[in-house]
Amino acid sequence: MNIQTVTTTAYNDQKPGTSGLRKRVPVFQQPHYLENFVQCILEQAGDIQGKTIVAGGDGRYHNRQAIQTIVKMAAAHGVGRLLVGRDGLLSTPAASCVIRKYGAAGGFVLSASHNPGGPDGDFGIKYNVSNGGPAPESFTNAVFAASKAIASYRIADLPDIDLSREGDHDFGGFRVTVIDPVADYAELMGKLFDFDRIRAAFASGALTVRFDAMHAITGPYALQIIEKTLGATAGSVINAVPLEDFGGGHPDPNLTHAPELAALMYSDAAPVLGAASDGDGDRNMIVGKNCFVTPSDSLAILAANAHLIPGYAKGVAGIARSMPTSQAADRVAKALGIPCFETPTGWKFFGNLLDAGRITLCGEESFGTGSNHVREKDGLWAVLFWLDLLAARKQPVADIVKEHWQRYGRDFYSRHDYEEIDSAIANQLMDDLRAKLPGLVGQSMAGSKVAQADDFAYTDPVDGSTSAGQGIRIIFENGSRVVFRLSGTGTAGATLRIYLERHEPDAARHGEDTQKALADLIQLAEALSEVKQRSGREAPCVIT
Ligand code: G16
Repeated sequence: MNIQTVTTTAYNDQKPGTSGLRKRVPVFQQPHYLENFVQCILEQAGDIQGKTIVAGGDGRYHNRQAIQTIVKMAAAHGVGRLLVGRDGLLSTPAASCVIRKYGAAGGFVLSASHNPGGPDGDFGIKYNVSNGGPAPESFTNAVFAASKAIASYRIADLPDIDLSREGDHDFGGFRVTVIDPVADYAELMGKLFDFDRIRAAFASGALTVRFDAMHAITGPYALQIIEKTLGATAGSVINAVPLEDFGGGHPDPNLTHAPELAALMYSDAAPVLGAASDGDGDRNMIVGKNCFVTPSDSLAILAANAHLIPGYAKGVAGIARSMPTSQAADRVAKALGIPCFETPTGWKFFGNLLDAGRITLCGEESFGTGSNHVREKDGLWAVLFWLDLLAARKQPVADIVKEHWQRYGRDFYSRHDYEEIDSAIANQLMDDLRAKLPGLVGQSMAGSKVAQADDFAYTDPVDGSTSAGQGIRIIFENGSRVVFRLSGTGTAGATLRIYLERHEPDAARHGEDTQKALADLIQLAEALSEVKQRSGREAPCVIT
């Protein structure tokens, strides 16, 4: 195998964000752009000589070309075996599953998640380490530092591999194995959930589902598991063929971006469960008939019902949620007598807690839920959990949610996003807010007194590493919160996220409209940040 050393010039914008490097496709298509980044990852990946590495992606535009580059560069760096999903496909949770199952040293995941795809859309790449989870900040910081100094990369002279057929391609000391992207993941799901119970519920007609794969990666997974294995009626999975541009859609599972599903779930024809997943299959949306379940509530409800699910019947060790996620899960943890950890935004922060056995379930307000079965959030897993729960409890989603609120109170929760604001304006807004924090404590506003106002910093309880500047919090004596953060996943300008939360113990008020219930906090957040004046926007671009 001939290995070339190619001279290159460093780019200065390869700083990984919340989840890997995400940029517009034309940025990745610049000469050596991808190769530089892959070289820096392979250099930081530790001892990979002769080891197994995994590669796959969500099938978006540029996935096919990028996989071929990764194959050649992995060969040049002494990797022994590369496991690649057929056609270069692997959902993010399936990649995590495969890394763990085959004891791989790590894996490349090609995705820009829920961001739109296509020639002018977004592309992304991240590296997951041997536990199957996203590389920690120490790793991504080292990759960024290396990317600013890189002068050459190594790549093998290999032909492009035919990734359409499963099997081995041997190149003397380097082997590429093309695997079925669905099989290992489907097998794992069968171990966690009571497939017989779900199958029986589908067969009797008591359980019905509509799963919107949004023309993204979960289509083949959902068809295999929900329709073929569990026997849901044909057509239960829609938009099931992954397309390079997601059919021109925005593969973000929320009521705005999955309008067909939303219309169905708020009609008389609604099935028992409506669900959707995103571009790379790690996010999920759960909706019952006339009942949208917030991701924060979903985490809490799964935790409160975990004893009904075979994979979790032995108990939940602890729960973790990202800081901006509502405190609904904390209430369940308290009732179960288990710890609840509050981490910065980003799935990577759950890894150590999961590895140490301190938590079993974790989740984020950004439509992410997961458990210790892999080290990524897992969209289809959440849907299967809900299906198993519905098969066990034999109640509509809305009743399960209502009963949960009756017991724990309702955490009214919403996120307001101001997208693509000029970065300088967004940073100034955050700086000015930060400067106001000390003066806020003790003041009465929005019907309560400010108990705490700070910029969230986290110390990992397992390895002691620290992460500062993780979001501005204003916490009230009555438990309400307003949080401000700049997104770490956007590819243009800055996105300001404002998270709003208020706990309502009174069941008589649980039916209130969320935005109305949060009106005081919304007004306060807008006044304090001056977001409308500064951004020139009259309203948030997206409300979830
Ligand atoms: C990624 C991360 C999540 C995070 C989300 C939003 O999700 O994996 O942990 O919550 O981004 O991050 P931000 O608020 O910084 O945009 P995904 O689904 O995009 O990979």
